[in-house]
Amino acid sequence: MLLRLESNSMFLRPIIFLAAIFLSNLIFAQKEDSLLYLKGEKIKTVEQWEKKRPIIKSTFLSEVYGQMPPRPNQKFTVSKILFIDSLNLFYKEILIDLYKNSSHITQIRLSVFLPDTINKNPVILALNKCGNQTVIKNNFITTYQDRLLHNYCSKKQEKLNGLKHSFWQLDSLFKRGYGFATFHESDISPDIKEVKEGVFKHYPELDNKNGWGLISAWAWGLHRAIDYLHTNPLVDTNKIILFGHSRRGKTALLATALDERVDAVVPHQSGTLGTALVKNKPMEGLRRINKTFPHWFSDRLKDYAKKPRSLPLDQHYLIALVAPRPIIETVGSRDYWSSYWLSRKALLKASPVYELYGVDGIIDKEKIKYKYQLESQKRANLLQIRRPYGHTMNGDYWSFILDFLDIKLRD
Ligand code: GTR
Repeated sequence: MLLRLESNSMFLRPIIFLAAIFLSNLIFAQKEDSLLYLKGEKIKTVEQWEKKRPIIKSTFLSEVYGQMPPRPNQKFTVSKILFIDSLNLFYKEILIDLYKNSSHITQIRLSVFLPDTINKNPVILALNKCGNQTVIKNNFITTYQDRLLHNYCSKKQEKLNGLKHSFWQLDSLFKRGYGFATFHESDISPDIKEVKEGVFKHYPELDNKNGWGLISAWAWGLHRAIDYLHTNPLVDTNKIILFGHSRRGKTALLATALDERVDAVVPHQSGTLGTALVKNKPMEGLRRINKTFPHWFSDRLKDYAKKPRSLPLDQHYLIALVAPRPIIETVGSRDYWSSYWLSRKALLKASPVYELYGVDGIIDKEKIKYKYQLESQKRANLLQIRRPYGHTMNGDYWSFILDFLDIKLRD
């Protein structure tokens, strides 16, 4: 008898152990994934979810990215308008002057390209890193010497013209009927760790632990560009798409989560505090990103750097705020630093929120690497495309992005 019990327990022990892991995983997963719970109640309807959205928004703002100010007063001035024969499009430069009460905060210098000169254009809006003149080879884009450019950009003005044309691939965007609008990030504030330049000094009331970091400020700047796009009759305001690479991908995602006027977003290789789950993130986790880029986020986030698990939410909450709008997340299988597998997990976790709205989120079955697989993804509103590159942007990615946008916004 004793022997039987002993051998039973030897046999049972691993089962009990596995069952304990399974149960604790279950309990933990439920605790962890409180996304679809509100005050202990399971969220089953869009109405219930929409009560939770403002709470998620304000938590992201105060705990992660930092509070933004309200919409400032603004003045839009058309400073240039040209028809560009070689590209067969209207090119416009818009000066967006921002004021707090009557004092001038900053000027956003927006370049707008509209290939359809008669009908409304879908428009891809993006921040650029090295100046508007870099996005395409040209002789018409105004250059601003006063711009504080990112360290990686050439300091020689003559080298900047068209420098990033292969990144942006604008010719192919225009050929496929997409308009494009861009401004340089330093118009809001430059990406310099040591200095809080630009808009920050005009909002001393936000100079506190929960006040805005650079990603919030840039997202707020994108919202100002959207304010302008809504005044342009050649812009299809139901087809405004935000794009950003890496830190600008984080910005595009945040700006979309906070503003319903964005119709789709492409957070390209956005990684930590973009689409990737952050609580257990290897390589660039909370501690690391706070150390390397402390100026990107609210100071409050630094409190979580030591205990990432105590962060009240994770990045799938931010993705869920975008629902039911489409997200195409383009990643590089050699871009390990951004942990694309954690982005895919985040998309999967956010997917049930899309289903609440009666549309598909991620269509789980396949990892999408090839063009022919897009056919099976027509209903997906959350899509990760994984291509064989490192931390970069190119025409191959764009062709996937445009195909997906065509399916979602133009079919
Ligand atoms: C990386 C950084 C990322 C990302 C990126 C970029 O070095 O670790 O979080 O934002 O830079 O913006 O290129």
